[in-house]
Amino acid sequence: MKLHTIAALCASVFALAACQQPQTSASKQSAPANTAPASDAAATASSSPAPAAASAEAEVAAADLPVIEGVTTFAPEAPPPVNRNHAARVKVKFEVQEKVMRMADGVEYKFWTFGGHVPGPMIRVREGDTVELEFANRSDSTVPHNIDFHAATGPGGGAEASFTAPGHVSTFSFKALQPGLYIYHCATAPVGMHMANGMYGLILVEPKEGLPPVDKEFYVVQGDFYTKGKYGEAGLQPFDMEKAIREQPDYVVFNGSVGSIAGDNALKANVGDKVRIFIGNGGPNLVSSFHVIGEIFDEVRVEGGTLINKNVQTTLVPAGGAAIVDFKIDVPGVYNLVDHSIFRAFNKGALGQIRATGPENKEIFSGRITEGIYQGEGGAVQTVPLTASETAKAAAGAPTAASKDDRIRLGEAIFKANCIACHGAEGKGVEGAFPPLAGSDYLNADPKRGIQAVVKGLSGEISVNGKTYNSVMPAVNLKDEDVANVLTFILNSFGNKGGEVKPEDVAAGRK
Ligand code: HEC
Ligand SMILES: [Cu+2]
Repeated sequence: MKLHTIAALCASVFALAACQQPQTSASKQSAPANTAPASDAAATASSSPAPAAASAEAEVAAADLPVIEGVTTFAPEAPPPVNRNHAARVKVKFEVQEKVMRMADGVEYKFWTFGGHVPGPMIRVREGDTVELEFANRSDSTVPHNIDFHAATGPGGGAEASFTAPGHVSTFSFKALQPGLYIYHCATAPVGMHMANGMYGLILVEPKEGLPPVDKEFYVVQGDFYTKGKYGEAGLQPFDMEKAIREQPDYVVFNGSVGSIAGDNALKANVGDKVRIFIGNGGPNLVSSFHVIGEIFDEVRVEGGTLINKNVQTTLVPAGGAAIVDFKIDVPGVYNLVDHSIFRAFNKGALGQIRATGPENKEIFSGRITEGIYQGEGGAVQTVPLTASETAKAAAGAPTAASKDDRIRLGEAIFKANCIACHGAEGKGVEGAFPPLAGSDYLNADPKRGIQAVVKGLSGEISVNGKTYNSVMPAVNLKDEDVANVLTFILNSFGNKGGEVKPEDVAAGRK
């Protein structure tokens, strides 16, 4: 992680009060957020372009904008077209919730969510609108969270401005200057972990003239997930950081779980419908080769931007990116949505379905139209053998320190690679979230506590330098030698009292 990001995160904790925005005339136009059930996904979405000519629109001062409650929806439902010919201040509320939910049949996972769903709510605004977000982090959350809007222009996309500890709420706003379909995501350290746990969603900034009307609109976001157990292994599965770093997911899914939009949950359409999918990719790692088996995209708004490509078979959706695909359904049947990196579709869950009903058209497609559905094949082989060089490295093991000075030198690199994401480059931590290692009375009182924190993880209330912390430090998977080195480095840095931790001490501490 870049150091300036950490500095900004630290600063943000104290900057929340500066984020309050003035509010003016409250002219409510739309329904409250997050109320529409996902099962209404097939509702007609007739987007008529806004009446007034966009070019004739006068610029309105931010303070004079009418205030509107934003309509948000959970996947696979997309919010209705904006249908406005003027800018507004659109208020949206997000609540962060860490929640155990279904990953696959018999498999559960503790997702970190915006609004209790993966992906989070979809927001739809108009180019030139000001988006005002109230961002609440529930008090039962274990860690702080924030949000980075790719639709925003400004530092971190709002990450610093929205950084919110458990039990707190913050507000910030941005002007949606450029039209497009954008990802938003949590950007709290370690960023990859927050995204791997499901913290992402889409915001559509319609161009002033709106999007061309279609019959059905759907909201779909792909994500890759990393679990201790392999694909399909039953039970509550913890997050596996090692697999995430190696970019080897056990699950690649649409809308947060295997089968979320397949089988009984398939998206529904009629023959003759123009269908639009707002497709996003939360990653954190994989790029999606998005394809609908048996369809050709009539139009793709490439990467969610303004460029329109026509007659496309497969469109690339980057991690942290999106696309808008439109296609007309000519014949009935089941159309499978896949990531065409095809093992992901049939062995890791990246399979959705549109079930289209209506009259057949033998000229376009002769049949035999079966209801034959591609199903997930499950049971991906998860043991990836080490390469020759990896095997050699593993056999050689961690470098062994010859002296205490050596330990300090080697430990610094381990610290930079494994600890600064949370504790900061100078070990100062983030108040309310990550305790300081610099001058830590907790650690100096008993360096063995450091061993425990690293090898077993640490949670529950602790007091460091007079401040209380009640958060979660995940165990860091390091060899005994590395743990000894990093702790020796810390003890001899940042104003700590000195000392040496040996690999034997770490081995004893693991018991
Ligand atoms: C994902 C964020 C994260 C990472 C990465 C992390 N820690 Fe922590 N650490 C925490 C949190 C949060 C706590 C407090 C836990 C609690 O409240 O019970 C903590 C507590 C500690 C403590 C005890 C409190 C103190 O300030 O003295 C030590 C020592 C410590 N960490 C060392 C390390 C070392 C060494 C590394 C790297 C090998 C590391 N941590 C990596 C989040 C992290
Ligand atoms: Cu988060």
